[in-house]
Amino acid sequence: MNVAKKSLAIAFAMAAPLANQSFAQESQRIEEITVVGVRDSHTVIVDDTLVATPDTAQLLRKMPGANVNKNGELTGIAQYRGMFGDRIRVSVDGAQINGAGPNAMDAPLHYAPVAILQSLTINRGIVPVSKGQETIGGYVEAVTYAGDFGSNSEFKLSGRAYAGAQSVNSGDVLSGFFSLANDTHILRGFVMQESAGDLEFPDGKITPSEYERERFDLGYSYAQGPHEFSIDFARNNTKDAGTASLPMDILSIDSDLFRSRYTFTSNSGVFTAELSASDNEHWMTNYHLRRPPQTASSTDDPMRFRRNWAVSENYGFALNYELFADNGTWLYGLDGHFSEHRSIITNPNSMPFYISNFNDVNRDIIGAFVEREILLNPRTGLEAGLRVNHVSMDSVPVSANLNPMNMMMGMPVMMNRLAGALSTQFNNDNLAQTDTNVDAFVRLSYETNGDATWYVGAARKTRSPSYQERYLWIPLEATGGLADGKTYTGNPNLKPEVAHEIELGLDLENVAYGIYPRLFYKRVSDFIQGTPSTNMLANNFAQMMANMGMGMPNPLQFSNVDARFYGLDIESNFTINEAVTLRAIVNIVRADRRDINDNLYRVSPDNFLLALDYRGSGWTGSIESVTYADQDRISVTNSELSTDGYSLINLMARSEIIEGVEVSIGAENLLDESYLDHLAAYNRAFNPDIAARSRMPGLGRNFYTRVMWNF
Ligand SMILES: [Cu+2]
Repeated sequence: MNVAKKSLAIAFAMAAPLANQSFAQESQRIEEITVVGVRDSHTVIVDDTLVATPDTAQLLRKMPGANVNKNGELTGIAQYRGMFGDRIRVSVDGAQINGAGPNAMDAPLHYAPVAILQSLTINRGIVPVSKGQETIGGYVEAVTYAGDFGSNSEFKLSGRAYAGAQSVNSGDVLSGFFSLANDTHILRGFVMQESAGDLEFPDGKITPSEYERERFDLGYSYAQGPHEFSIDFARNNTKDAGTASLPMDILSIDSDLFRSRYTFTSNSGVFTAELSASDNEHWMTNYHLRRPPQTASSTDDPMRFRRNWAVSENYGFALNYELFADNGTWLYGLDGHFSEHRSIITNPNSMPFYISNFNDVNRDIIGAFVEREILLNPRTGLEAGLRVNHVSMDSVPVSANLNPMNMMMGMPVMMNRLAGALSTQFNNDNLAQTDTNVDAFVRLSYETNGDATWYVGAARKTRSPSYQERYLWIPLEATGGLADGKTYTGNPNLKPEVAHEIELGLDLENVAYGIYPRLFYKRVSDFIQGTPSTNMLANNFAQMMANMGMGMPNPLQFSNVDARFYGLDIESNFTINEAVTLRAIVNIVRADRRDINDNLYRVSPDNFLLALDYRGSGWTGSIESVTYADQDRISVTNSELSTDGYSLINLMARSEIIEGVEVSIGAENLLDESYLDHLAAYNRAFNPDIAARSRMPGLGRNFYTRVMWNF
């Protein structure tokens, strides 16, 4: 079903490059005639949506229930209904990519830049178990350009040149996609170069926020009768990129990505096999883009320079068989994902200094599932599924040398002693851990006589701890991008999170309008959250670090607590006349602890998007207002600061000036509103315009343009 939906969306995008979102919605409606079910996903097709940003994660802001935790211009972490990071399963062309950065500088969507992106889809609400191994918080799917097969045996060259520029950081992007294809073969390639300076906000600049990135892709697809096969390689080279919300900036992220897929379609079903791998190497520092650490006399402090080398390797496979059955389908699957991480912190001014931050940590999951989709009667559709995951994790023993000069007394001696004690404590712990996790879901849809389809769903979802949550042994901020300014330690003995969720919804739709509200309640046992550390070694170490001007005292330790998430999101569109459509999205989420009286950290403020889309002859335009409420439901545990509400106006227009060439222009934050972005955390780099550890500002007015030439 998914495949059909996807190819239909692609067909629309190709046939009508000027079609706006309502066309994509139309195509989904066509799909819905064949099955009783609610609209359970929301897709943004990049050709039809104008965005200035290089970061695909920013597109989530346009989608119901979704948002982005922004730690840098290329470092957007997906958030959905209050959960984020590793709780959201992100698929990039089917592959799961665990980035090299222990602070998620290369969060998964880093590997699907906007310039090569074809579409971004979020699953609304309860995610079927077939979508991924761990989907406790949601599912996001990025699909990149792959080209199309031709209609006969003659080879044809086609492609797309894409250029963009924006004013807020003098950023530009240049990319080209080409494909040489006939009815059996597609050979494709893609190149991209993008760079920008520092961002402007109404009261100054965000430093450092510059970036530079290159990307190269090469792929091949083959189709013959019932067989379809594809293989793709990509190389990502991210160079200098500022991440002012984190303690360091990106020096490089060099990644090799591989993926391959085979499908066999018969009268009885569809068999799919997928393989993927990635090898990611990353360097970051606290001195090459931001002002280096300073001594009391305001000169560089060579002893506090830090450089971090981090690598990750991922291997994944998935085997699925979709069997056509009476009134629906059976879907059987077996999948595996194997990742390994290593991270070492050094000081370029003192080579013997090192902290083996994560030492060959492994996180391996093997999963199996069965799913059933069935039409119970002409008006009632049912989907249900069961998945079992076996998770095994381990770490090699760790060590550190914090006394590089071999001093006999003083601070380095004491810190080195504490680090030694912490590593011994860690190395003697139960580092090898296994979890067996069971997920299940059921969704029931009922179509009434009128325009309404009612929906109710329930699910149990699990997630084993991340490698940081289990194996961070010395108080550091390597937390998968939490960016709360706190140092953390992990706990190898953490239990997996278990969520129970119910969701109620309604699709109300006819020629004049479509309204899609969803109400949800999710109760999480053993939710993993930092709580005040009771480990005296860790606490003393953090205190000493703080005395030296590095990090904060009072570290947190990842612990199992109880939490809940609930709220409402609504997606809607109203046809005003042939040319004008009104779009509105409402997002409300609450997230708090059940074991103590506190809110959860970094949860999206309530927000409301209202847009008018105009389709004229030869051009389209939109005016958009985005309103965020105050967020004063903040986490005391994470020392979170509240933010005030704000409203922004965005404009965009596009036109096909000559056949195949489309020019778009837009303005974001047209009124140059000054505001704080609750999800962009705090400033951690020296900046004359933003106080240290104060909230990050939202971006100032941004004019941007995009030119696409499809040939
Ligand atoms: Cu990093």
